[in-house]
Amino acid sequence: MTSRKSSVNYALVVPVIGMAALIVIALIGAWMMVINARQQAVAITGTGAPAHYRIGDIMVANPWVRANISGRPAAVFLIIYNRSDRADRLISALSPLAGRIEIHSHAREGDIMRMRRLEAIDVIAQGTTELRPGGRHLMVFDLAPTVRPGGRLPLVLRFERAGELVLEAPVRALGAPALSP
Ligand SMILES: [Cu+2]
Repeated sequence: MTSRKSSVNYALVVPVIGMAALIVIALIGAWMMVINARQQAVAITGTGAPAHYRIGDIMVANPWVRANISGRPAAVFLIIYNRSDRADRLISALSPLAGRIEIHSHAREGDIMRMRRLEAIDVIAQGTTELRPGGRHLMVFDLAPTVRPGGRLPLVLRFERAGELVLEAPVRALGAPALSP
């Protein structure tokens, strides 16, 4: 009698546990989808990310990308603060969504504004170095077509002393005013 009752219980308990496990898995899946959708919404609207990034004594503020017409390189502008008593240098930049990124100067030569490739940008000790429209910038070649105004571009900046800084820069349309985000 006892053993028979016990076997009936097992016959019920196993499928019930199975169903419960499936429901839990389904709920976790739904929750992950909600989180994903939220993150995508943040990426599209360009809100919710900090405008300051720090590695060691280096702080980078207000990075932004000026988009360009299709097939033309985009430009990145930002402000670098060095709180150290020693100078540093921005030596390279890269993005998983760009073919390559060069450091450029932009200066008048005679009657023409000309861009030139730089090996690095010096970041003076206890100083501020600004990359801004009309001046030095990071030139972004072969930008992924999914990166559009209103979105964000992930970037890695490599400093000689401070190391690598990972950040995200909001993308603005060509001709957008050069305001801080
Ligand atoms: Cu350039």
